[in-house]
Amino acid sequence: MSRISVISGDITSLDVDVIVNAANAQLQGGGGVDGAIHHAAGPELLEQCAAIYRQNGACPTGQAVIMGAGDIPVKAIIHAVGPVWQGGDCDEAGLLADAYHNSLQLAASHGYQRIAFPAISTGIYGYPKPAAAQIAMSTVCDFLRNHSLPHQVVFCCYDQETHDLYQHLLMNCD
Ligand code: AR6
Repeated sequence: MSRISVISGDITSLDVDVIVNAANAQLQGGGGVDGAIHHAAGPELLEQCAAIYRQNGACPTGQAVIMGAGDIPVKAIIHAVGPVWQGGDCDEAGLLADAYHNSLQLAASHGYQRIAFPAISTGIYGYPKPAAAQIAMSTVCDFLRNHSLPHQVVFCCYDQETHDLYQHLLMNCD
């Protein structure tokens, strides 16, 4: 599908409207892509996260919240909480699909055209990469079939295995 692209690189340096963070439920910042985003965005992002946490409490797994981007030159950051892999019997697949779907809904409702995703849950949270890539691609394909926004979805891959998985799946997404 031409509205989807797969690239290799650092999500903090992309020319898009909104980037998605693989966050934790406390919105506390952490390692992986979360650490890279907080490092690039500066302390303002952590302050926004803390304010939202004080107001709303934890962000449940599968849900997402949107906020400003600090020093990163995009319009917004969506913090999505993916599931921790526990073997596959704890609705991890449904929750991972929800994280993508809810992020897309937020981007669309704010009128954003271009969104970039990391491979949510496939690092520290241990979700097997092939299964996670399939869920990411099918959820995004389904969403785009039924919505005009976002117009462009970028899968930003940080390792070669993830990049190859997405490239392969993209060829089968019509
Ligand atoms: N740009 C794009 N992708 C990246 C980058 C980057 N700069 N850095 C890492 N990745 P992870 P999770 C990839 O661990 O599994 C944090 O502590 C990485 O290679 O960032 O959802 C949070 O606070 C992998 O493919 O997220 C949570 O506690 C993907 O991003 C927890 O980790 C996701 O890996 C979330 O774990």
